[in-house]
Amino acid sequence: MDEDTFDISEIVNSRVSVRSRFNEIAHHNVNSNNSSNLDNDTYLSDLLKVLKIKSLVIGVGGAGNNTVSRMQDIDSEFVETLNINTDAHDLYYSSSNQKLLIGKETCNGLGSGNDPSIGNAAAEEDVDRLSQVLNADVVFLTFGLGGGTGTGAAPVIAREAKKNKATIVSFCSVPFTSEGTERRLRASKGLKELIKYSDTLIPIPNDNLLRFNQKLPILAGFKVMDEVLIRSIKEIIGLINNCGLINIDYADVRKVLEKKGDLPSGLIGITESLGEEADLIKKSKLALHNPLLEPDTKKVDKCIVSVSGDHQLSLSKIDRIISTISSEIPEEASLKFGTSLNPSLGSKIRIMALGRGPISPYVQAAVNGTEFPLYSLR
Ligand SMILES: Nc1nc2c(ncn2[C@@H]2O[C@H](COP(=O)(O)OP(=O)(O)OP(=O)(O)O)[C@@H](O)[C@H]2O)c(=O)[nH]1
Ligand SMILES: [Mg+2]
Repeated sequence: MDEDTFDISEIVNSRVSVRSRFNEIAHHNVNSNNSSNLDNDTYLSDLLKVLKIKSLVIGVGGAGNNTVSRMQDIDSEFVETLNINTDAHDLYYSSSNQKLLIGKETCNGLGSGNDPSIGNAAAEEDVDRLSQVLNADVVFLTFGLGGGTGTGAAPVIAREAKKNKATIVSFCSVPFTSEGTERRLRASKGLKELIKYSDTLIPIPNDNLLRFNQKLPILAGFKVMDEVLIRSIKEIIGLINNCGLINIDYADVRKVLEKKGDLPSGLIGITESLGEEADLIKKSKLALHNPLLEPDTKKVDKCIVSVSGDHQLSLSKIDRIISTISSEIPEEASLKFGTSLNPSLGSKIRIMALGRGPISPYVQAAVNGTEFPLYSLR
């Protein structure tokens, strides 16, 4: 094909991995440019389009749809979103770039009635459509464990996205103990399935929200959880989109998100500090030892720390953050840090720690077939 007729949109939209997309365009450049050893700007601009990492945030079931709708309402330009549900009413009233009603035969648009086997059958019914729309390099899945749709369908969605070579990052809430034993048992079974297809898997127990406010009404608790999920996903996407600007490239991020060994792991924490020394140290530790997750930080083998602030952000402050976090993880763990400018933070400094290695006790319990950890007030 000569350069005039070369159409990169096919490569940009293709479902192959970033590396394959790179190889295709690099191959074209060699063919069309074989008289020169240099690369021209047309080629470089094509390359940038092709290498843009595609992220897709998927909300599954009622809770997942709510989380994604709120994310979409906050910042509709920021990210591609897809809501998936068996419940036509919930799906209609949700906001996302794309929507998919699964299991029309199985559920008649009426939801799964708290039965994960129905949620699972609904997803299997639409497996071909799912496969077509799951077209991204990194797929974020968010949903509430314990119902029928999210719990039963999310593992199928993760499986199909994985077949399309996506890195799968799953964030799910674990039901409050007060929601009952049956719900927690369903949650555990769903989690066990999801484990097979997730690279990063971060279950966040609703119960842990009570540590901050014991009188929290359940609906307010769900809202707080939505915020936690949205911030976590947005920060990781920000990191992916900012790659290159800040010391960190996508290869670093992918290494942290990708599965190590048999079980998916993950750690994330985001804090903000006004920059005074003692507070910087405290907030750096808090980002790593996220009290909502209580990760076993001795298990961290890869960690990225992203620090953002306005143009006043000084090297000495960044150094304080990095040295604090570095002293909290094993010496042999790899630690990468990046900084980015975010004038909207004013005088605040935002610290995000993203790590691989710590396996959630909920993942471990689901695999071992033991009960989920019980809620304890500290
Ligand atoms: N973060 C958040 N969690 C929620 C919300 N609503 C429910 N949950 C949690 O999510 C779990 C699953 O509930 P849903 O998402 O409504 O269930 P579903 O996946 O739609 O399943 P079915 O309705 O049974 O088909 C519940 O047990 C709650 O713990 C919400 O708005 N936000
Ligand atoms: Mg529902």
